[in-house]
Amino acid sequence: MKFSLQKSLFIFGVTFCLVLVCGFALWQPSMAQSETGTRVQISGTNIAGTLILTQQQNGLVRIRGKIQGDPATLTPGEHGLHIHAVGVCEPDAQPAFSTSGGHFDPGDFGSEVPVEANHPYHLGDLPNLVVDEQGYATYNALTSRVTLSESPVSVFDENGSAIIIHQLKDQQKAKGLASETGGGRLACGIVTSNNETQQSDEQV
Ligand SMILES: [Cu+2]
Repeated sequence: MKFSLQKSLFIFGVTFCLVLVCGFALWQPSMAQSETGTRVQISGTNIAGTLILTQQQNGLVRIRGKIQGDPATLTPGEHGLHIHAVGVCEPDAQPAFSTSGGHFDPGDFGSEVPVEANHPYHLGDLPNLVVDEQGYATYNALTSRVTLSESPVSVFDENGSAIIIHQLKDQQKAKGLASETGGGRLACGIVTSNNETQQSDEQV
């Protein structure tokens, strides 16, 4: 009897420790997951890159990454970069990538068309991409206008979202012309929740 009790206590002790160890092991990744984001592959004619979207603990979304293009296409200087309303990237659309819709701007008063109507106050409006002489750019911006988590302003809405890089500089001008919000579309990347990535992948 006595031996059996000791044995039972021993087994209970080992089990208890295992539960603690496993619990801790499982808890660690779940902490990391609160920092997970999504990877967006950007592509266009002679342009490729990756942007990582990460929602921080404070709710802000960081968008960072690298884009490389042929400087003949992705010309040195500033290029409009926005989150657009629809999660598709169709280079063969007329004009190119037009099926990605207007600037992401959900809500009763959102105005995707004409794109300039509520510009630069759309939720998807972001700072310009700055390209160097070699057609290379790094991007690092913070926005409080959208979320990756479920919310009325989540980029993971019913029809998804896309990130577009434009031919021209976005002049961030209210009541400007379409060309003053960046003009033609050079490259596109679909923002999808299926491309989840860990914080450690953020250095792209
Ligand atoms: Cu745009």
